[in-house]
Amino acid sequence: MNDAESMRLALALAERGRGWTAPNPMVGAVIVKDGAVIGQGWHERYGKPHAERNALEACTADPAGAIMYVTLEPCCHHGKQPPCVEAILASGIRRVVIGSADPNPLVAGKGVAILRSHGVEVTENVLREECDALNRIFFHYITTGRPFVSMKYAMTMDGKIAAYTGASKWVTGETARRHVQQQRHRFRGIMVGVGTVLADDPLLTCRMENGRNPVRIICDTHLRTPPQAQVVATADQIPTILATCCADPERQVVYQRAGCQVLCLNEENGHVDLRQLMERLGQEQIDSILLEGGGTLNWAALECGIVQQVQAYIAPKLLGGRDAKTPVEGVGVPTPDDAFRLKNSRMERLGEDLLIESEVEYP
Ligand code: AOF
Ligand code: ZN
Repeated sequence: MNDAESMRLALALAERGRGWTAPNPMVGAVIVKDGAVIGQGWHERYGKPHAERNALEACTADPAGAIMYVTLEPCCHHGKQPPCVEAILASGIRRVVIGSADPNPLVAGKGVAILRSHGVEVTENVLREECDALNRIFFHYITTGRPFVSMKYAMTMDGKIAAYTGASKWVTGETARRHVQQQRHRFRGIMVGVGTVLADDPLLTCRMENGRNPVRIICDTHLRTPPQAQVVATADQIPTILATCCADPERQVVYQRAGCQVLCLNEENGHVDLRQLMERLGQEQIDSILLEGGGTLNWAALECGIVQQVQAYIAPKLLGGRDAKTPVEGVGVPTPDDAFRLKNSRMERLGEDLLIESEVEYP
């Protein structure tokens, strides 16, 4: 196996942690000696041992003189786990091959420097793009302290998310809807506006087998969520956060008694200050949010610059209707020149439907 092949194996191992490591990264490690894999490991869960130590632990032969392939620069700090560079040096590994650099200010090149200063040969940037793509959420969160937000919606080819009656079940087919459930597992939070709660009374849970439920975040400026709504009724089992501008403790307590967390925020353009909300959610260790908002919330989120990615599921259907809802509403921009621009688009076929995933490019 060459360097790239071994790193590809490490990437596949890292992937197994998806959904369980937040707000920490997904990391995989492979140890190769005399051309054979003697150890494999990945970061399995937040707070648990790092990939490097798991791979060393799993070695079926003495790792002295071996090569370690790891998707992220090894850490050198004492966090929930001891520094991986110490374990690597103690093991006698002679060469370390790295995919991504670690932008965590506690590491940021120091891991590599320590290994080199102890005579370990280090090769960086092997499959760098793939390794970086794997941890886009972690990189955003560790450098900004705010969650990575993905605006997700399902629409028809004429750009409607529901028929003129408001009926939206279903725009996309089963395969696409299953894909959305996987996203709910991968993202730490799911955010909607109170309009969606009033219209659909959704549960916003992850219905994937062995999946993890995201924290539910409702943007509710005037606290209009019905106390009997499903998100409130189940708040004692699945965390629910109400983000509001209503500072009345008597109205808040109704939700708090049911187990909801109420975040009282500033008002901005008639809705909760979404930037302030992102700061607060970041402090709560929420590193990623799937924004399943309606058109009003989506527009507000775009306008204040909190959206990093758009995931558009597109069904080969036409609904028509002047008043049928579209994914992004609000006032809109005056000319095409003023458009929000997206880059690095990727397309995937999901049954009859398409998924287009793009990054938002803020000027
Ligand atoms: C992980 N898993 O496999 C690697 C990580 O608090 P700690 O000790 O778990 O440290 C977390 C930091 O360690 C994380 O932000 C990242 O910079 C580095 N590497 N973290 O959770 C791993 N290799
Ligand atoms: Zn580590």
